[in-house]
Amino acid sequence: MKRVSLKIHLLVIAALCCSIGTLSAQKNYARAKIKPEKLVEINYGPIVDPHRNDDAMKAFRGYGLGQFIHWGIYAIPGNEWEGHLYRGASEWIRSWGGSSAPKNWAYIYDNLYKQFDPKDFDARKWAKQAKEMGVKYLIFTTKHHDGFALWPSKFSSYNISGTPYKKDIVKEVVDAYTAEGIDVFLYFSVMEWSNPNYMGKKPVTEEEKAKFNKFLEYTKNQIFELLGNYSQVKGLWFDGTWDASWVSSYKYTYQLEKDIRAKYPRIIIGSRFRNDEYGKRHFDSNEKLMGDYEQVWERKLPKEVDWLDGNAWEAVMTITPGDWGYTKNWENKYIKTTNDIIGLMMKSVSMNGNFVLNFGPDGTGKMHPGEDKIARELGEWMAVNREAVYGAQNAKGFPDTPYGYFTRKDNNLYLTIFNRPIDNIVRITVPSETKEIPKTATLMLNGKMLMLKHADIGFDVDTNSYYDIILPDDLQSNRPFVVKINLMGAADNKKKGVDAHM
Ligand code: FHN
Repeated sequence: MKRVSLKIHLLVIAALCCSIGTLSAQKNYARAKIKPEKLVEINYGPIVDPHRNDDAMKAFRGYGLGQFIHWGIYAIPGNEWEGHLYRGASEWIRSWGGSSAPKNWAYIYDNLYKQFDPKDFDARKWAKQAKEMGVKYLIFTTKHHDGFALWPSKFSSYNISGTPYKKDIVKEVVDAYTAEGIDVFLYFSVMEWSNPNYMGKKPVTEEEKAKFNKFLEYTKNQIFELLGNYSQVKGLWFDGTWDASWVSSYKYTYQLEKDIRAKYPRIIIGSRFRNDEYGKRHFDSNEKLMGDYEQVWERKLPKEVDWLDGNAWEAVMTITPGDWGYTKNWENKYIKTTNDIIGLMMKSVSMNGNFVLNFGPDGTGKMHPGEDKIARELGEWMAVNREAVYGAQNAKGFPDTPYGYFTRKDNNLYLTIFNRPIDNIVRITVPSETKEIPKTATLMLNGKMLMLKHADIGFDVDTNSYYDIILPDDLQSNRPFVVKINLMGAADNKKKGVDAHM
């Protein structure tokens, strides 16, 4: 690609990343600081230390790249049915209503399981593709909001054993990904549209309370069934926990989390599982994290690392604008490019987060061709640059750079460059309080050492030092590329020269 068009292309990516960052700023997800006198007594708040640092959480903080897979009955229609197009998120298609919906749609949907027989499903093929893509963990939908269980649950007849396929898909996926060394988290939707005991509203009458209590027990039974059946799993990813029925059950959910953690102390549970007695979700009424990590970041990223307060977090992201389940037709939708995805991933890792990319296989078990393409291209990039991702954290002390994103691991700084400077001079700002300076610079694309020189510009009242890294004129890349900067200690990093007299 000619450098001019490359530059335009890279600028578009940077604009997309900034716009996503800016978008989240519009809603301002920064945590408010609660004044001591404003703190309230909370009896059903967090159960775990938000900075839990056992091996399981250390591994979580270092994953860098994850894969989400949304798969279930909704993959059969793939966002359309007999020429009718569903306008919502494809995994919500059971809730399709109004004039655009096929006649008796919910009845049709609730009988689709009778034809679920994914002939092309091969969990080992999925796991191999994920491994080659560079994925370190998987979040897999065991049951979405439609209530269909992809495992032979003893607590619901609406499950995989009632389909022509019959076999335990959750087991196949957990075994295949674990065999590839990829940690597995099980997605579990609390909300269950097809369950007669489920209700969205807060149960009020004795009859409603009796029904919903049955639903709560059923939910507990399925959760422990999953944890008992698939002991390899590292975490539970709860969803659909926003309805008033679940929110009002805060005493039950508090005890349920205590019971889960008592039996499975290493399990990782994010902030989406439950709320405190005031209904506050993700963070309790004193702004304390309600789980092991922040699960707020869905299709959006924090604007800056300080928003995270040192909490572990992940951003989960769709390839289309908003579909998690299989969508047949990608026409007229913005499909994130591989460069977009690399940008979102490196922005997440630069702020101590993981980036989780969603795949929605079709009703036969095949990934969308567009997903295969991204998996291949992302894997090629990760094969060269994974060192800048795995176990990398925020480059504290080094100011944000206009060229892309810094990540850091031990005494190496990684600069992933999206905006290539027109003169090939990459200028690194080193604040004087940073007791480290660049020692060497290497282009990870080919392992070649780059020229590195101190550029003490001597601005007035400027306490920074500057180091220039010279990119080769003949460097051609249609992907962001990484410069690895080895740092060395510098007792005195003060700039030379004097300030102006005015
Ligand atoms: O309603 C679900 C949606 O279908 C999808 O599963 C996402 C994935 O994070 N979670 C909910 C929307 O926030």
